Amino acid sequence: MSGAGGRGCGSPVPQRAPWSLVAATAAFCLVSATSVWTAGAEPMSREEKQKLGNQVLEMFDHAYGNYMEHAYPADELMPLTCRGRVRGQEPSRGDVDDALGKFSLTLIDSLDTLVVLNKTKEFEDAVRKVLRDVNLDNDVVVSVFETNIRVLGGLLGGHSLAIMLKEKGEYMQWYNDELLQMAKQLGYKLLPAFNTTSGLPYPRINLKFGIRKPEARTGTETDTCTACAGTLILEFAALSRFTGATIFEEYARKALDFLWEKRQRSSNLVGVTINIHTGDWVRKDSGVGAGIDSYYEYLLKAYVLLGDDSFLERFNTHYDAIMRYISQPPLLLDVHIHKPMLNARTWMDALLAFFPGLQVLKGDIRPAIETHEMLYQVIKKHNFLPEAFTTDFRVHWAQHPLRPEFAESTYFLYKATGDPYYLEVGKTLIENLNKYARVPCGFAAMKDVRTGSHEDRMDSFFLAEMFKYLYLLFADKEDIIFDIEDYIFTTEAHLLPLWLSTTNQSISKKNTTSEYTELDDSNFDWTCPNTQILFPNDPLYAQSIREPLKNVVDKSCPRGIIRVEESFRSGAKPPLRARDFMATNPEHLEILKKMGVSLIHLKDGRVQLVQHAIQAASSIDAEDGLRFMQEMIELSSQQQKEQQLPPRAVQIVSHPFFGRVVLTAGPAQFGLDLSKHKETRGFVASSKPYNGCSELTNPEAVMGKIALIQRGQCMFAEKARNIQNAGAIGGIVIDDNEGSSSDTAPLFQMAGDGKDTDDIKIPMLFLFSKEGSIILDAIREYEEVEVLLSDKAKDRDPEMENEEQSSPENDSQNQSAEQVSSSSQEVDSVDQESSEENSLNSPPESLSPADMDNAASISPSEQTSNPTENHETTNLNGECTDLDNQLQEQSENEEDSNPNVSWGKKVQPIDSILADWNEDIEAFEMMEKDEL
Ligand code: DMJ
Repeated sequence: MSGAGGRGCGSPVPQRAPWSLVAATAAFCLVSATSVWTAGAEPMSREEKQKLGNQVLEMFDHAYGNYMEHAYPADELMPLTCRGRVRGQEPSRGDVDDALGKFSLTLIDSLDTLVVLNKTKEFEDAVRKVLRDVNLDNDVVVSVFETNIRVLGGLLGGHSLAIMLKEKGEYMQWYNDELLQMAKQLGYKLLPAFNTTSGLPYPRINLKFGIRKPEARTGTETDTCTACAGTLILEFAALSRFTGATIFEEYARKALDFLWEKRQRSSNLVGVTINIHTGDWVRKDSGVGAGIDSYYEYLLKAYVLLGDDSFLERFNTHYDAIMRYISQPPLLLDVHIHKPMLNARTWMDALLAFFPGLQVLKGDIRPAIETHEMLYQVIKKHNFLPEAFTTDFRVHWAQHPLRPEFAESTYFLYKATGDPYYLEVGKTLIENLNKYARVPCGFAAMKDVRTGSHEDRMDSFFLAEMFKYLYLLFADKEDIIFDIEDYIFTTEAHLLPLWLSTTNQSISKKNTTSEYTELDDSNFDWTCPNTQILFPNDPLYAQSIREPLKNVVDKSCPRGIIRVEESFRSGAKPPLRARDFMATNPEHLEILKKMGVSLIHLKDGRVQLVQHAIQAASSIDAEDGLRFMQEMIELSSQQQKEQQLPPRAVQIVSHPFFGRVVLTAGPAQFGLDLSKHKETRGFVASSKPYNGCSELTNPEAVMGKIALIQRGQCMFAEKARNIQNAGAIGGIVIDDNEGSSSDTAPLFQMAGDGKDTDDIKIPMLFLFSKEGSIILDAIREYEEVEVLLSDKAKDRDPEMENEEQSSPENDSQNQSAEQVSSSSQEVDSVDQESSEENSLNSPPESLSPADMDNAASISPSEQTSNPTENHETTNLNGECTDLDNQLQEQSENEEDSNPNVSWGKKVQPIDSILADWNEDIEAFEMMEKDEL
């Protein structure tokens, strides 16, 4: 048993231990429990672990090899079109592009991964390439946060391992701190961002021109996210301590000090965004995911790396608040910083998946196991963690950009518990990546986890983090050429040596600005987790915590819905029926208010309804409010069904794709409904005329095939009839707007022609131009291209896989994929006259109940769930608590925190309710802007 050996966590560290000891010990805590496990889930043999480790190596080669071959020196690989993503040459994706600075991002982000994965030779080559090719002086506006964690962190991680290797005496003997010099150059480039009165950095900077100069095109922002301003200390302190230039650590400390001062004093929480000039919270919602995540991470890790008690005090204060308000095991739900008993959302984002890992570092294993288990069940349901999912585990935002946070937490939990269950979890992650995200030219992000469709995107963090955590999960000590325990992981999983804590330490002494004497720290932990206490004689500890959560996702009941359905069955009705509701009727608004239902006017003209039962005038009003919301959800979903269909998938199944490339397709409001019928599979053929607007002149070519038609010049239904008459078994309409892509445009649905379309029996799907050209290029290259039209991508056909393995083309897979993308598109020319199509192009979440005020529409996405799902789950397991209990619980909770509120009687004056209401509306309006 580790921990019993007398080293590290086994022996309590003295209170306020010298920081150097704490740093080393805290890092040791992460790895000390690997042999704790003795029974429970089947242990994994060394051979199996090695096999999985080798699989990770092979996957890394596939991702990195394709990046280097087809994208380098571009920042990122576009794995579907097999080329580099160069900023300015692709349609803008908004903020997400701010990570790209024309500095070969993926190469720099991958440097220390190469060493962890034992690819020392490749590391040496990669460092030489960085030194030879990378220019940090580009006229590009980049995110300060992303540049810090990915590029500065990447260079420092590379430097840390380069000097380690040099010292070992075999590799990198020529190295003379060149990466560190680049890091310093970059550090100085980022410093002008801190030129604000608060010391919080501007969110963006021009690498060449800095801030606020006319040519810099930045410096006008007023807000930044908390994580953006609070995730600098590890890299900046490391840079200072490596170089002796104290200014970096000073600036990062100042920003952290300011955030700490601005915490909401009664809740000890921080908001998501802050004004960098005034220090006012702009978004007052607070969680542990998007916008805040790594601020907390860096407080604890700054303590570990720098040994400064003030960081641990701050972390523990925040952690206490998180566990008090945000943690609702196994959920982690955002709240308002001023009213922390009030949930600000009914959904969680994928970024919070890092939190169990941080809890391990903190030593709070139980909630870490619980949240991780909940997340794993969501993954099992959707293969990946969707960007956001609701409290009843439905998909809220369906993308998944191959984020590593869950793998990170899995690794740390395995380290803490030694439970082989976490190895099985890792195995599933590997299988899913290979099965659903692997494409011939790398790994593609999931555009929609429900359909399995891809996005032409492979973010650099996939190489920086995912492969490190997965490899380390299965690696034994001897599989890694250095001692990982001597390093700390940054938020981008870059490695910084713990010996930095004893180097150039004068900075911390000189510049600790805040005083902490007012804090009662009697509850703080000054020791790192002791595995003997965590797992007292119980090797099944982790399993016993997971057990009660076994079916938490499958058997989840949407909160506050069950009783409503019972009420419906017994005929109870809300005082205001959803179908009668008019957003402009003052009486209706009054009733809504009484029922605790908030009305939010969104900028795009829609109206959003959100219910907080605790804001209702009484528990009866709260119930009425729930009934009303339930009716509204049903009404909306009915109309949504009529107006909006989910995305569909076009999966290329023929050689060399073999089902691995899945394109996001728009549905049609007519023709065969792919969600009800079996998928349609067939070879594709271009129709003549290509626009499909008249009888086809090549019926023999499209007979029994899936016809490709270009958008434009007539109604979609007309195209469908023409190809159907020619014998096509399906149709794919390809957008005629060059450059359009599902990466940047919302889902497009093809509407009917306003007449009866029952005569159209074949399935019709829509592809934007970029996705369409992938098929057209494939035809040009391979002639015979077979696709599958479906509502959800199908697993790869085993026969296809065998074929693939035995195929001589297998070796040249990457080459083939490259050829697909490089061949030019030739299509029949069509006149670009204006289209008469009747199309519906609206974001999936927007609904427009016809019975409502014409100017308004309702989006109940903040409320729970689809009623049909509710019926099923409720009736099947009957395990949900009923509304009375929930209201009671809510009431009790609320009473705990707010003695002015009690059920059954109105003690809160109406103007205070209105004031609260306005504050909520403000907060929700801010949330509308939320982007992960
Ligand atoms: C990474 O770039 C970092 O981990 C960051 O802190 C947030 N998450 C992304 C990957 O999801």
